[in-house]
Amino acid sequence: MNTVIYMDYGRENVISDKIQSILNEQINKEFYSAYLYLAISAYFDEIGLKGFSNWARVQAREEVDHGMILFDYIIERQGSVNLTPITSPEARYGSPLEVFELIYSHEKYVTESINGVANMTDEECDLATRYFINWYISEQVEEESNVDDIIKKLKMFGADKASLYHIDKELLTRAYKPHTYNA
Ligand code: OFO
Repeated sequence: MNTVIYMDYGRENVISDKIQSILNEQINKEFYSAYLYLAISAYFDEIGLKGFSNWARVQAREEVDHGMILFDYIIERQGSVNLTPITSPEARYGSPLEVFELIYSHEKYVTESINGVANMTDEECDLATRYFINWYISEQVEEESNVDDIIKKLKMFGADKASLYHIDKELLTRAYKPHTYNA
């Protein structure tokens, strides 16, 4: 067994233990989201929906960015990053509509979690983290709305194979742009 030596560099946290802990939990949730989208991407690829697969793969990369922005923030605030195990997502999913409904409820869950971070910053009177977390609040609004748009299209046209083919082509155009925190 390796011995880990922690050096005391005399750094003092400028975030409270409660804030540090909830931000670390949020890192885990963002990386779980990346895992979930990667699993969904692989599933869509297997069933021949390359555009849906691309959409989910791009989303996975954005989720890694969300996790890393939190990671960098904790370091910037002289806190400690605590990386915990990531749960395995399912490997098999249903129809595109069922998958996007699942994604929607997952994003609602993440929104609740971000709201929990915001509430905690209020309780802890941590204005800097409150300001920081606003970026995530608006990011969640955008994500829920994007997923909702796709659900609407799938409900309207998705049962028809030709339309599904066109939606798949449209989702193939989604390109990854690194997400950075610009407060
Ligand atoms: Fe990180 O926003 Fe989705 O989960």
